[in-house]
Amino acid sequence: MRHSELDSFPKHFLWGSASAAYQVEGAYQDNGKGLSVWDTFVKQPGTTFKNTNGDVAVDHYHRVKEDVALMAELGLKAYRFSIAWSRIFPNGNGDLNQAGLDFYNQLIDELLKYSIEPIVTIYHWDLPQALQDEYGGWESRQIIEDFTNYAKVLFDAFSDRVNYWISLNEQNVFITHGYLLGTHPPAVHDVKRMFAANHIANLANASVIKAFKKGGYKGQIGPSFNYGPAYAFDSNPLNVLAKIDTEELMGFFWLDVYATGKYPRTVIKQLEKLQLAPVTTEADQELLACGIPDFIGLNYYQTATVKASTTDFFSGEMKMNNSGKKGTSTEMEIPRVSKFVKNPYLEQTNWDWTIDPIGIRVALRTIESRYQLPVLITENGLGEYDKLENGEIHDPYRIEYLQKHLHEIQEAITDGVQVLGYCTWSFTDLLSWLNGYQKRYGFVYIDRDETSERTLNRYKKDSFYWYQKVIETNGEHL
Ligand code: BGP
Repeated sequence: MRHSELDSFPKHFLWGSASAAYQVEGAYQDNGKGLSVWDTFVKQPGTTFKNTNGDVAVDHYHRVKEDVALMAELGLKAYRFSIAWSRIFPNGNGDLNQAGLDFYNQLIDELLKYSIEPIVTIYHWDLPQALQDEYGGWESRQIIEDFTNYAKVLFDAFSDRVNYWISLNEQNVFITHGYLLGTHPPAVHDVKRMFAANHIANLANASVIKAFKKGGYKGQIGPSFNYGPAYAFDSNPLNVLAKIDTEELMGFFWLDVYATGKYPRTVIKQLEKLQLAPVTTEADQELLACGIPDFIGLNYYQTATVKASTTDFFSGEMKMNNSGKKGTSTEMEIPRVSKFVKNPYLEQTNWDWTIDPIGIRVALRTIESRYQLPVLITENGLGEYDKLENGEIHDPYRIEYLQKHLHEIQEAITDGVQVLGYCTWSFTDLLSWLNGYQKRYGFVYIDRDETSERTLNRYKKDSFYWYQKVIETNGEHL
């Protein structure tokens, strides 16, 4: 609908920004930290852009005070970061590493010193390598217990000061890339194993939420999900059906489980026919029903546009654009479901990601109408090339991107969606998992690239000052 006037952003809106441990911390072997699957995966030549890794990343581990002081200067109300499981438990389970807890205690205290609300992600993809070696990581039900114990240690250590917890970050991404596309660790290409590992991740997620509620900790918890709504290419009824199939398979297959404890029946029925459905027991169903979150974390980057599929078979590998050369990705087709096509109304970034501000309103409205749960936007941002010139970075494209998305969020709030806050991706520039350091997202530029760590100095971009003003005026001045 078209509003004549927009509501203001809520009074205690969490104006934030986000990061993830592997992408910023570095110090990958300091103070007792164990290796994660990303520490080892990236060392295999050809897995990432120019073989980049997070050994040093942007050295946040050693520059916590400097980085948090910059957050305070910007005026952030919230900062979302993740905890590296292998800093707390170097082997994933067993002996606890106190130095790991100390590091995050220091970060949390530093944030609170400036009244910045910590939003803690328990798992952002960096599984301890030891658990991959011991029992195959997400493919074993043993991980449910280990993940829950690890989370309880965090709740006990930090919940006196932390009010917002993210259980899993983008289960849909780490599972499909890890077990189907083979582009994330453990680099498996097996659709049946993917659905099996995914079910175990669902159980682990529910188990942690259940433990949080049972433990009576204060605060709220929910998963962060990478949700990009799908549009039908046009009003051809076959394309409309393809849109429904795509959303159920790629979105509601996870969101329904989180919000209702149940898989969508249509997807499960097809998986059963194909003998791909995960083994599910009655006890599993009970556990999933206990894992309903307080909110849905939304990571929104783009929408998809689909036509009906005309093929029965996968036609070779899907090519992703990890180089930043526009137009180098190929369009995906899911046999018998849908073919992804370019949306003629929308532009794309240099990494071929569709730019669609209205899409975030569509995502928010869909979550509201399907689940009636509040939404915490835990990621949204633009990855682009930036240029440092005389200590300045002019990034009007990023300001325009964020401004337009915030406008649509305000529209959604006016529609009636409950939005708790907005975390941009990301605060500083950081390592993009597969795209190196040249794909920059931050308000703060970091002087480093793929070939050299250079000075690692921090520089404020124009978008830094723009977001400062937005927060100062509680979104009145977008
Ligand atoms: C999300 C991840 C983030 C971040 C972001 C940008 O899927 O949760 O960790 O990396 O995407 O993606 P990329 O780095 O591939 O551009």
